[in-house]
Amino acid sequence: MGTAKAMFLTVEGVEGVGKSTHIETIKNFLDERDIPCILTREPGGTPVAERIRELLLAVHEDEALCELSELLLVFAARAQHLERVVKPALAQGKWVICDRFTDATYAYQGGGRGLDVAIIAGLESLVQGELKPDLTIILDLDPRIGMRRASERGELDRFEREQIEFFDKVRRTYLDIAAADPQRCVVIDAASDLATVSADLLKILNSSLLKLA
Ligand code: Z5A
Repeated sequence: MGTAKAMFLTVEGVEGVGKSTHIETIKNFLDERDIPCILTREPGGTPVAERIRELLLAVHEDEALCELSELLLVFAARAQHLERVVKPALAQGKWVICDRFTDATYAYQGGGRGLDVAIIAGLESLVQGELKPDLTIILDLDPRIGMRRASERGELDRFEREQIEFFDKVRRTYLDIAAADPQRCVVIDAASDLATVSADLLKILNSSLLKLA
């Protein structure tokens, strides 16, 4: 399949929804079509941004991280990631598949923490300019199931320690984003078994890529 320009694909959802698992499905789909791509993630994706990720996920016993600091750290990591990884890859004609992006900021810092959406939008514009994902896959799942799936990994990070109400708000915000931007966002029911979710994802990739091509 030939496309005019490299695409920026993001995958979103609550914790344990299967983003990492299904990003591999997307990679295989593109590999089979000889479409060059990179896999990356946020927060992170460069050595400096990965260090910011560590700060964001760590539990700071001695000093609680302020909500505004959290938001600014997320965007600091994003600025670094965009300049060092995402934009260069797109300029080289490589597709970028990113595990979380700015929708996660609206969902977690906006929906979850209750920060002013106008502040997030201002930072988005400052850091990204016009750059937005071409396609966003939102894997939708009751956070109770996601937490159960992810719980086998051992110690909980700073976000994973939040109460279930926080993740309900995150999920609600993702669904609101999808409803407001149906051209870019596709929602997949991630409660089904792995094979069914993969099949749904492949269907969406096929039809979305036909539209993007
Ligand atoms: N964050 C933020 O606050 N603001 C921002 O702007 C950004 C991020 C960008 C780290 O994200 C944190 O950063 C995140 C929000 C915050 N915190 N939280 N929560 P992350 O994406 O790195 O971390 P995560 O959400 O904790 O990802 P995860 O737990 O690794 O989930 P996942 O990648 O979606 O799931 P998975 O590893 O593919 O699957 C989990 C398990 O479930 C695994 O054993 C799978 O085999 C299994 N699985 C997957 N799908 C299925 C189905 N369909 N059936 C059964 N089992 C399944």
